[in-house]
Amino acid sequence: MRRFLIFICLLSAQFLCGQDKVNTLWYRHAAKDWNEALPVGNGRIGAMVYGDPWNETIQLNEESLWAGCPADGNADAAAIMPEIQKLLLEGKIADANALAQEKLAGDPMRIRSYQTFGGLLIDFFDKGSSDSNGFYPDGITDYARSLDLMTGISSTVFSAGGIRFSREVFASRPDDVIVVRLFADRPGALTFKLSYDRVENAGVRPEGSSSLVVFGQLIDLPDATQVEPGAHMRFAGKIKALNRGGSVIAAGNSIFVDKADEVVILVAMNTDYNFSKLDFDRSIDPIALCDSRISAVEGKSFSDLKDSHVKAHQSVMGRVSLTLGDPSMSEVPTDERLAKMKEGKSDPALAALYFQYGRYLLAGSSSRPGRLPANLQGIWNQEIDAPWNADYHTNINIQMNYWPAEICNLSETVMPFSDWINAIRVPGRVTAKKTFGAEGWTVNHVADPFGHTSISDGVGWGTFPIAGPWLTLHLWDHYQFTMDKEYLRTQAYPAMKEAAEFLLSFMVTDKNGNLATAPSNSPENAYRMPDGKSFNLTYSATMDIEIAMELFNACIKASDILGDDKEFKARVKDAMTKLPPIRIGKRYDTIQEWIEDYEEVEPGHRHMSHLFGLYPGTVITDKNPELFAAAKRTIERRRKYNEDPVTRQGSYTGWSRAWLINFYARLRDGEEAGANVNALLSKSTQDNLFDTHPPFQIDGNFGGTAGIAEMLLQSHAGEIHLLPALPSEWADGEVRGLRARGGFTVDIVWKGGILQSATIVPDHTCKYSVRYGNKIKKISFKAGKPFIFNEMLKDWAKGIDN
Ligand code: FUC
Repeated sequence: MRRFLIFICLLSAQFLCGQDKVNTLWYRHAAKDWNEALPVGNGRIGAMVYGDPWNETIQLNEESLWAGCPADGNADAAAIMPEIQKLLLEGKIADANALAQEKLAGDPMRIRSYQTFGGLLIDFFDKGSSDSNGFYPDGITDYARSLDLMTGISSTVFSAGGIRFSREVFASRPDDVIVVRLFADRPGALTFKLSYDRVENAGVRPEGSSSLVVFGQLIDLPDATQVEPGAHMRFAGKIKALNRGGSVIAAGNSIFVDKADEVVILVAMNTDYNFSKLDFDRSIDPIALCDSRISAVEGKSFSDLKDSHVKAHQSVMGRVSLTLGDPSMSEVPTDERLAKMKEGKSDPALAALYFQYGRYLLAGSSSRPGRLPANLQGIWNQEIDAPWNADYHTNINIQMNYWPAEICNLSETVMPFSDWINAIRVPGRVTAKKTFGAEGWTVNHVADPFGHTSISDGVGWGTFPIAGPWLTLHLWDHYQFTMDKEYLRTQAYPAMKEAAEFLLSFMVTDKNGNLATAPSNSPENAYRMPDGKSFNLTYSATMDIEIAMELFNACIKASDILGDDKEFKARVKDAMTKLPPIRIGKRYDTIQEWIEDYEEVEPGHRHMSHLFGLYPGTVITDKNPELFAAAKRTIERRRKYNEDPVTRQGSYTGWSRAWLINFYARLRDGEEAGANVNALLSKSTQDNLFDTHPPFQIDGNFGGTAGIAEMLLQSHAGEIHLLPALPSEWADGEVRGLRARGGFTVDIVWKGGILQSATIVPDHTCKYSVRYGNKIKKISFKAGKPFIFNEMLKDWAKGIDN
């Protein structure tokens, strides 16, 4: 193997040898399409880099460039809601569903899409193009295109005609611009045309000698199903080329560069979206914002821009390291490694790269200077009408985006999500009142940056009032990992409490005297009645019960921590005792998906909502062995139908596969968890390591990343559990910097599948249990003082109990 790799190294582009490539994606060819391009992002703006030598494309995004506008889509259903609930609870399912179809449909039924900002085209007048001047030779050698996750820089290098060309692209967090640098090692070798390519609702004009100004406004056309037509979001960009040597002139829609030695292109992008209003705001001038951004950075040298970018980026990415498998596999291009995995070759180091990529994508799509949470594509989208509008899907997808945030030491990425959840409480109150006749706030299964919380996309799927309570669990988790009491008091608890208030006022009593959510559905599966008819809506789908349990538990704990709200706590405690139990169905001995033991319409459905309690929830653990075992059987049944080529229904999407990894991690089945990491990579991953639904959907990246972390460390059951689900394929490795609930940073080293050492640094002085295998020890931690486990672990490994 070693000799093979040295050979590869000799053959590969010279930039690759002698560098740390373990955390780098790299390729020997330019991206053929968007799905091979490489992403950069600073949490607010982003770009996809193709790396084509003579016809470069850099596709741009700005997080708030959404079509649509605020709209109260709520049906006036409060008066009819008790009737729908009564019918559901009396088992008059067909009547209940018919009435719901008639009365609950939102208007408008659909939101509009998150959009591309357009692209930069850098045309070097190559020989093949119509405006060719024959300047650049055909023959390209030593080509490499890469993305270094630790510096956040996408690079393209190649040689042609005896000249070495290099290109770097990054999205600077401190300077809030996209920076592109083109360089050639022969003076005067850079001659190209730079233009901007969006035609829909956008114009471009030259400014001064070296800038382009992009200006636009989204004109939403009439569509009976969608949010109102009209002249909506305004947007602007400024593109400035700074040259060393040669000349630059801006004319028409392009900037012409002639015989330069080096060119730095700065791109600023803004809209007139105002997060605090969840609306566009005509007092915001996006052109002025871009102007001031460019003025603030144009005086800086490229190396200053790069240094401050790399420093900020490393302070985020450098917190966690993961070593698995053979690091020298990084000498092989990423797409070739993926192809080898598809042939069944083992490459745990690729799983480690995928893990760091997930962290990279989350920081790049959900952090300051950004304001909005990561959508179905993070922030990276080339379409005007994206798949599923690249929206905020709140019946699994946006939640999955944030699964890796805390454990992977990216706690700050939760803030845009947390702020957005708090912001949509305002429209969410209207939805609670108008649609459900209830107090508190909630949202249904789809949302957008304009505060859309009403039922959309059809009543059967779209009615999902448990989404609000579910979202607030992320705020509770943020508290649990950070132990930030001020955050709990001011941001988490108010949202949680108001979501619990919604549940308390929305739930009704069922025939068994239990509190029931009604209407309810188990995303996005349907059940079959004995007469063969199938429906989505029911009452108390198991997922609802599990979410209500988690939220009520969290509210009780939070009120204890904050030391107030005794009366509310008493109400919640009382409601807790009235929730129905999680049931094991008689048909298949699995966790029952609905309140009755119905047959599933799709037994292999990609959603496995009734297992919420196993992951991300915490109510199904080995403390209840019957439920724990039933959860395992539930997964097996879903997989049987999904993977059988004949009965295959609702095939696994990337995100569904990612959920399986987390389930198996919680079941402490390292082999299955590892096998599903491999399956995620080999079946649902594009060459640029983007997850596919298909098409691209980023939740699988994030769910997969969380799953890999969950295999190495768990902390949901009141203890820090080291290596709970290690597959034999990951025999040796180390991870540093993971976070555990209670405020701990954890490093773990293992060899031959056995723990060698662990170092746990607590943020606070406390007593906490640490577990490895079946051994549990309560430790007295001192704030900031590393607790090193080596000796105790050696004893544990030898079977000595200390
Ligand atoms: C949910 C899923 C789909 C898709 C969509 C964006 O509705 O069931 O598979 O991921 O979200």
